[in-house]
Amino acid sequence: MVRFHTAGESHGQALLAWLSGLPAGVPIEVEFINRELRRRQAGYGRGPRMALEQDRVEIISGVRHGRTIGAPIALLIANKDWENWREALPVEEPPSADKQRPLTQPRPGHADLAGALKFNLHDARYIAERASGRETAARVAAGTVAKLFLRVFGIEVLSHVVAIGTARLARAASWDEILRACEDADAAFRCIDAQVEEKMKAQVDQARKAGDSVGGVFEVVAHNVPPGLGSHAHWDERLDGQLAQAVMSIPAVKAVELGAGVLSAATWGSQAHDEIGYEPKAHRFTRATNLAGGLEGGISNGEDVIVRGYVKPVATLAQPRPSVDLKTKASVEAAYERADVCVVPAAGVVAEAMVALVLAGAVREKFGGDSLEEAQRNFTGYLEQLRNF
Ligand code: EPS
Repeated sequence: MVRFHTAGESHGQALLAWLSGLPAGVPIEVEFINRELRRRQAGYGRGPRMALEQDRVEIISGVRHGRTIGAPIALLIANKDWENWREALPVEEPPSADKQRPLTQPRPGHADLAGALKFNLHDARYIAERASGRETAARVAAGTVAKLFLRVFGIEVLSHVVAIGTARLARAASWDEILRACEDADAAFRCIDAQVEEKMKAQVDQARKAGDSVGGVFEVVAHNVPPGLGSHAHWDERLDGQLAQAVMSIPAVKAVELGAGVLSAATWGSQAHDEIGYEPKAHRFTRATNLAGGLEGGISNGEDVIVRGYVKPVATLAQPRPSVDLKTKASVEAAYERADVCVVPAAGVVAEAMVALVLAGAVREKFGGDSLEEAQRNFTGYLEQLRNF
């Protein structure tokens, strides 16, 4: 029900997002969207481009008088850098080729070569422009609208960084700790442990000094998710599968983990599952642990939904790796242009947006409604059903 697309290139005029499927009546705060865009731009390890751009959203359609009207929502984020690229990347045929900035030395790990081969282009610039991490700004704009919808149902989605290179948080984070780590929109890593954060910084500094880059792991937590979203009945209705695909689609993410998925593959069944209890006063089932990451059988079980993304180091290196020129086929060094050294904190914010979009779709599927009031009525009725179960 909830569908979204993005358009736009890194150095084109603007990024666009198109989102549809939300009911009428969802309160939309433009400043909240801008804050989320700011969070994506922040983080330790970002490159010079982020000093140039101050992403702000313009809502073109689908919102009037502060609320959704049930129509498609179009969002626009202007690229300030467009002014510097107008002559290199005009929409029209360029008057002369000398203003163009061809990229013919593909970077290992970037989409450059695979994309050039696929589209039969001998200038990987066209590929790099769209494969760029900049596209994720549009995802965050759309995902923040999804967050505003989820907020009506008490569901919140945040993230923190759990590893940068070899610097690693060795314990689970509580929701309150994550909330605190996210208070500052400009936080370096949104890491819940100050000592680990210092080690994370050192990893980024070491990479920058060496002309290298560094990856890591973020963790997204969706709090207050009711049980019963998603379904075990069909492969494509499983919420775990939908979340994994959404997070895996973020540039540079190479692995996705739900709950303690990786660890549990190396343990016993008696230790891998969350014991079930019951609180009669609250009329609800409880769990002693949350190793399942809030998902069993592809259905949310009422615990926090926990998704981790494993991010590879950025492919653009100041000390480039060996490559081959697309035109001459001669051995060369891969292209280097200004770049980020570490994008793990940013990727975490993007993953929050992707998780929010998937959960918004699951909430729409379960509770329906063309107006927010109708959806809320259905939601309240369902909560009553759970209490009386
Ligand atoms: C990117 C290279 C850098 C990053 C960019 C992703 O941009 P530029 O080539 O303009 O220096 O800053 O990310 C963003 C612009 C962003 O908003 O996240 C790349 O090659 O993928």
